[in-house]
Amino acid sequence: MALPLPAPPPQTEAAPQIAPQIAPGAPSRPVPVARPRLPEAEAVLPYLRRIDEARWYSNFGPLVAEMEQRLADRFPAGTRIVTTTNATQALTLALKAMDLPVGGQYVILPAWTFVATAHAVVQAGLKPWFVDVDPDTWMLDPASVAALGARLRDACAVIPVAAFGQMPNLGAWRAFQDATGLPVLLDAAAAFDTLKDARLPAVVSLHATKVLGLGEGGFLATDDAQLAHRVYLQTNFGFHNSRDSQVTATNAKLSEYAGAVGHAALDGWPADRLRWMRAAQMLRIALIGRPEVKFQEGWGSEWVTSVCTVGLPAGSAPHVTRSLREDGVDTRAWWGEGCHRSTAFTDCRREALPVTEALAASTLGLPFAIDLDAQDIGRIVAALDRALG
Ligand code: T4K
Repeated sequence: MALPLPAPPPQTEAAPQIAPQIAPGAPSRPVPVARPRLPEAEAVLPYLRRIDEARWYSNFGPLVAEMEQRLADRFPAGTRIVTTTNATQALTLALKAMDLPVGGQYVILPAWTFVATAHAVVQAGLKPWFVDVDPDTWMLDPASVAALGARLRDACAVIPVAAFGQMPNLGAWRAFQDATGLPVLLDAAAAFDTLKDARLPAVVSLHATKVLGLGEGGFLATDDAQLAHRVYLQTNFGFHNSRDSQVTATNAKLSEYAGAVGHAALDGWPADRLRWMRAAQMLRIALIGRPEVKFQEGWGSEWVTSVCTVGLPAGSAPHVTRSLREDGVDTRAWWGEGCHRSTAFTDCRREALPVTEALAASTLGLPFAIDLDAQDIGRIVAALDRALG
């Protein structure tokens, strides 16, 4: 996103603090909030040559089939992978394929999520029901959802969201599913690195802005072969080995070109994961003197993700955003003011959402990239120093 170039610094110390504070001679280039880097052309070329030779371009060609196998190899044996054009489609089609119990039409989801989670619910013909998140993990807590008690009868499923890639307690969610009978579908859009368990169906995004990106793409991981088959049917007009459309469906297939990028990205993943980790650790170390800037637990030390969303002192996010912008440091409220605040969802059912409201005003996406360098980190730290005083 292009930011306006910062204006020159104020003439006098007494001047109102509306002009940017970039020191003379400092780089005027804004520090972008994200700089996705997908595999370079040379890395993709061998796979493109395979497409030329095979003359197979889409519809479950060899590259996508092999990519699905490589993704499945990251999970326990027996895990099925179904690729889709993006994670929003995978969530939608999974909900449609889950054989949800007749009765409640509501799907419980956190208000603290990206709008895609709620869009998928609506696209699947269901209704979002926003519930608040835990203040420490920023995620739905199975105990709080269970505490809805008899009202859970209105629901047909729950979608916990792996906040910015952090993995929720999957054991607790499996226990919740067993105890309540409510199916759980995990939105693990940003959790390519941390999702290792497919005993609950989970959806990962392969968007360009994620740690492993194809441009657009996503996949469902599940150990339920029948669910995987039903989602696959949903991606392919309901066809399987015949021209009969077995279920109402759509077209959400990945092309072989996306598969080519996927293979190159997977080839580079072990080294790229270390690069993400290195960038995160450099930023963490540079901000060590700022304990009021709080990172997600394990971020950059135990797991990686492509964004750096930090907690700030209560209510300070709008001020810090403005101040950083004046210093040419781009930021992003990746989940806006909370999903429930988007116009499309203002009429949706909700519980009290004080934690989500507080997070919207106290968290911020700082610039982050696989190749974030010392100079940009210096600018981020200096801008935060000025913003936080
Ligand atoms: N569930 C959750 C919890 C999610 O967070 C998401 C997606 C989904 C489900 C759905 O996944 P997908 O259906 O997308 O697979 C981004 C992503 O598009 C989206 O995948 C992501 N979450 C969401 C949180 O953010 P934008 O609209 O903020 O991206 P944009 O275009 O503003 O780009 C961000 C920054 O990156 C800008 O500074 C520009 C820069 N950029 C971006 C792209 C795409 C580049 O420099 N190069 C690029 O190629 O949505």
